[in-house]
Amino acid sequence: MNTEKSERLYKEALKFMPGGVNSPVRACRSVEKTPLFIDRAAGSKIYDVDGNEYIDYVCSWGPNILGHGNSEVIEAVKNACNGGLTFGACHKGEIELAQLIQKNIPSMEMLRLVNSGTEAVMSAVRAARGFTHRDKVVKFEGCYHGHSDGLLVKAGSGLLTNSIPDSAGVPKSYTDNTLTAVYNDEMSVKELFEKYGADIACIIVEPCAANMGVVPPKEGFLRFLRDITKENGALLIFDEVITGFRLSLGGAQKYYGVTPDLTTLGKIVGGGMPLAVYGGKREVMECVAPLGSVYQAGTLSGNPIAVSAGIAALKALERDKDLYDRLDKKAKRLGESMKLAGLNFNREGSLLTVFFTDEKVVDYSTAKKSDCKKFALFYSYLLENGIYAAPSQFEAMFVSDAHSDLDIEYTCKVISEFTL
Ligand code: HOZ
Repeated sequence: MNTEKSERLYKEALKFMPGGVNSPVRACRSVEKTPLFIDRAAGSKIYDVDGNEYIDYVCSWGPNILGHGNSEVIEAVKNACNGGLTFGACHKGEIELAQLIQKNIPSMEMLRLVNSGTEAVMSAVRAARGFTHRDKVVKFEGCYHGHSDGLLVKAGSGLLTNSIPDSAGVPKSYTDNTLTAVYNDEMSVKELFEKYGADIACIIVEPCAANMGVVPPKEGFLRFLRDITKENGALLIFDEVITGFRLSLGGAQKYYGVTPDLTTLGKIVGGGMPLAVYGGKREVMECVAPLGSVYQAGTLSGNPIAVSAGIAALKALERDKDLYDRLDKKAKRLGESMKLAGLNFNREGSLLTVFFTDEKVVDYSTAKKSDCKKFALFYSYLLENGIYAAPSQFEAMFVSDAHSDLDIEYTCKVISEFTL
C-alpha cells in the first residue's frame, strides 16, 4: 500500500495543528500509524490522496448512516447554499427539522439546535441544573459526553484511546459536582443517590455506550436509571449523539423502551454537517433563555445549510421502512464473521466493536482489559485489506445503508481469516 502522499501531508500538518489533527483519535497514535489523508468519499467507500480505496466503517464516526454523499442530502445542501450560508436569524427550515425530530422522538417536546454534540450535552446539563436547582451530575465511567470541562472525568473515546485519565486544564472545582458510577452496575448508582440524592440534578448516560467500544446496557439497567431519577427528583439525560437515529428512527429510547427527560442528538441528525440538538420535557426546556434563566446561545445555531442536510437525511430515513432491518442484518453478518475468527465482540444494531480480552466487556474496567496492541494488529490487517475502521480500540464500527452485500461479504471474508 503506497501512502507516500499522506505521509508528506502529515508532516506538513504537524507544523500547524497539535499532533497534525483536529481531533486527537485521528492521529492514529494508539495503532502506531500515520493518518491517511482523505481525498474524497462516495457511498460505502473512502479514497485517500494516494488513490487507495477502502470500504469505510468509520462513516465519519457515525453521521453517514446513508453512506457518503447521499444524493438527496447533497442536493438539499446545494439548494440551501444558493440561498446564503448563514443568517443568524430565524428560518422555516428550523421548524421543519424540529418537527421531524419530535415526530420520531416524541420525548423531545421542545428542543434547541446547536452545533456540536459537546455543546448539546453541556447545554442539556445546564438546563437540568437550572430546572432542578441542584448541582451534582452523575455520569458513568467510560461514557464520553464531549469535551466540556465538567464531563471530562473518566471519559471514554479519545481520552481512553490516548490513555489520558482526566484532562489537564480543568480546575478541580469544575468537576467537584461530577459523580461517577459504573456502567451497568445499579449498586454504584444507588450508593451515590443514598449519599447525595437531594443534590443530584441528573444522570447523564449513553443509553448504549459506544465510546469505550460498544457496550450495550444490561437488561433493566436503563429502566432502573429511569426509576431512581424519578424517585429522587432528578432528571435522566440520554446522550444519543451516537445512538439517535442509529439504533432506530426513535433512537435508543425507542429501541430499549425507556423515555428520558432530556435527550442530546448529534452526528446523524446533521446529515453530515455540524449540527446537534438538545431537548426534552417542555417544562425543563422552558427554563432556557429567553423563556427562562438558563442561558445558551450561538451565532451559527440553526445554520440553514446544516439544517437542510439534517432534514434531507431524516426524511430519507423516515421514508425507508426497511432500512434499520437491513442495517441490522448486515451488522449481524459482520458479527458472524467475528465469531468465526474467534474474536470477542459486542454488537448493538449497526454498531460493533471487537475486543481483545477473554472477558465479556460490560463496563469501563472490562473494556480497558482489551489488549490494544492486538487491536492495533487487527486494525492494520483490516487497512491492508482495504477496510477502513476507527484507529481506536474504544470506538465503534458503523454500518451504513450504502454498504453493499458485496462490501459486507468481502469484509466478512477478511475478518474471518484474521489470525494474531
Ligand atoms: N469523539 C469522536 C468519536 N467518538 C471523535 C471524532 C473524530 O475524531 O473525528
